[in-house]
Amino acid sequence: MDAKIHIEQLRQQINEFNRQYYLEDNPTVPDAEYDRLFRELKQLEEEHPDLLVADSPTQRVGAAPLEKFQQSKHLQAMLSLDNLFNFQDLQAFCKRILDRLKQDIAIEFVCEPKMDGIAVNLLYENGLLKTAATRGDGATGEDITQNIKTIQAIPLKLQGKNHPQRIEIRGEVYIPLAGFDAINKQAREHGTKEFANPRNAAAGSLRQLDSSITAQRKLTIFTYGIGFCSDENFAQTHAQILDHLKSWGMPVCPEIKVESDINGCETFYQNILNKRATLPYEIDGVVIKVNDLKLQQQLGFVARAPRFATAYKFPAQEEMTLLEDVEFQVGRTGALTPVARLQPVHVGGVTVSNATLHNMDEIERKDVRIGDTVIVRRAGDVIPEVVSVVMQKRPPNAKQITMPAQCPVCQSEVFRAESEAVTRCTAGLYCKAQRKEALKHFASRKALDVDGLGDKIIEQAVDLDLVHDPADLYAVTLQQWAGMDRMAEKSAQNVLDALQASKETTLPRFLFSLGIREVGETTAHNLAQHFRNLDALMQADHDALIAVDDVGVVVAENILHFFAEPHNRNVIDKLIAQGVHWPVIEAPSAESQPLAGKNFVLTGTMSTMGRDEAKAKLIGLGAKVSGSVSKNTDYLVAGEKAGSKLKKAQELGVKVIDEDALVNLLSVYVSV
Ligand code: JCF
Repeated sequence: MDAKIHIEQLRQQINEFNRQYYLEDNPTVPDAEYDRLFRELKQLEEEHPDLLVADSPTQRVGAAPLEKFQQSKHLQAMLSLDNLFNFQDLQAFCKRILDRLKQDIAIEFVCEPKMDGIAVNLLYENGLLKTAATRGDGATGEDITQNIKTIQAIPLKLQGKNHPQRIEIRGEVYIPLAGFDAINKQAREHGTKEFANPRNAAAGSLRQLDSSITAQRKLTIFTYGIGFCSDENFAQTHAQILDHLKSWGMPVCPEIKVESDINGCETFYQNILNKRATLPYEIDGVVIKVNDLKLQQQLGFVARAPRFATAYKFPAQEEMTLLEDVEFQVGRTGALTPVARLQPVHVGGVTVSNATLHNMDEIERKDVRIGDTVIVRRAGDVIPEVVSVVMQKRPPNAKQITMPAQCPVCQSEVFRAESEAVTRCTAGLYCKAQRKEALKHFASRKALDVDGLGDKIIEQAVDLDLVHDPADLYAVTLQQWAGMDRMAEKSAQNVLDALQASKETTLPRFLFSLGIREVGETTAHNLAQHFRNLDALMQADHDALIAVDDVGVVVAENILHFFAEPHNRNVIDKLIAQGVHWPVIEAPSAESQPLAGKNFVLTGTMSTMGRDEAKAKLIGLGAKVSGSVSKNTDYLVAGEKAGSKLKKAQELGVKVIDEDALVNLLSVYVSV
């Protein structure tokens, strides 16, 4: 094949895979295949340097480190936004607009989540990315072109046709929460400094003189508008601008909506606030803009900010307060967790008076002392944490935090394994704190599900010394339950009934309820399916254990250790003696596994059932379902818009069936 054509094909393929991966969140080829194509392209370009172009996907990485950043002047100023914090402010914002426009009918607004990232300006000329800059002072920023090019979600060349000859595209570069966690995990492992929040991580990553470092960070972008544009009339509304951006392959936040008045904006704000904790990125409010561009122009600017747009901020997530004391809480596994007692402070809409300090390594790294003024953060529904110390405010008598030598609850010895960051109380169920947590876990919904046996009741039962282990729960009498605080005879009877009902359980639930370290619901399920009865599991050795799905060396050791403890065996015996029982798990019979030995691959979109559901059903019938097509594949199930996997299957001569055929096949064995 002509090298030029081949190179062009490879670039197109790679760009398409990038688009699927970064824009649609829907990878269609395994990483290895992508890497292979990428290497092939690189090799060809090396052999034909005359065919190399600036927008080749190979040109994203590999630029030489800079000495310093050059200045870059924006063609049009980059504005900031005024903030507002409540619905009254929003009404006032809208009234000012209507007054200025001398208009009293509602006008449309575009609402979008306000990304907590770094504003950037991307200049495209003739569809090619020319320069990229930070906001800087609004007029001039730093030229970060070579760092921006490493961000795979940003097209080096705009898709489609008819783009303005010269256009500045504005957006916010950010790190998704998962990428942020990955960076900080790495920092912890390397003993380097962690970033306090995703915004700092994004800023730090963009401000690297060596773009190979930027390339390793999981940066991405949402674009939200334009600056200079050589074609003045290419859109009438802000929503149309966003549509253009999307059609050019620029990522645009999928949450953005047009609202017909400010009540709509308020609803949007409330909805996004509720959704905030489930979004995969950090946002700190909602941006509200007049949709009509003519009206925008009429409204103009005040100082640095437009009159036609505003940021409706969420309540603060970080606040400053005094760290008054530190206490150590003992968890289910005996781990002693330092907890900061704070002067109560309002953060993100709630009053916070306790925050976790995680462990001693964290305390040391952040150099936290009693008496310090600290920054507290509350993110979504997670436990508030101490982020950092305000060193300027440290009093001379600030006190070092030390790990107690004994368990603060039971005074037993504490122990820290060399390989671990945590110190633990060694007393197991003898420690009342551990016992309470173990019992709560035992009674919880995914374990033995003792409905009505709440945390407060369990705590009383332990404090009254009525229960020493989970089996003792079954020996507490009606009178004893009824004698506890906030318990009437009726609720005491309910607890007894729930305990009685909980005796009829399943092996996976029972295993999970034991609280073996790192044996969660899934592992418990896998262990139960594999060994099918408790005795077989209790007799399994290390090698037998690691043969189970998802069980590694550490979990295997935890299981061995648990069952080696005579005390734990005794609790199990007592539970069984109390009548806790479960049905035997049948060995899968040949009839129940008609698809045993068959390898399936699923691809494309399915309409009658999700891919996960199809996968679960196939596995239930004994089939193996894998992610990529090989010569060992027996069937490729191709849904709508099947792509490269379908092609590969056809090349390899693998049998391809469509969704209807799969439904037919499954309906022979199970109801679908
Ligand atoms: O998401 C943002 N942080 C964001 C910032 C979104 C916008 O639509 C913006 C912005 C800053 C200025 N719009 C302007 C005009």
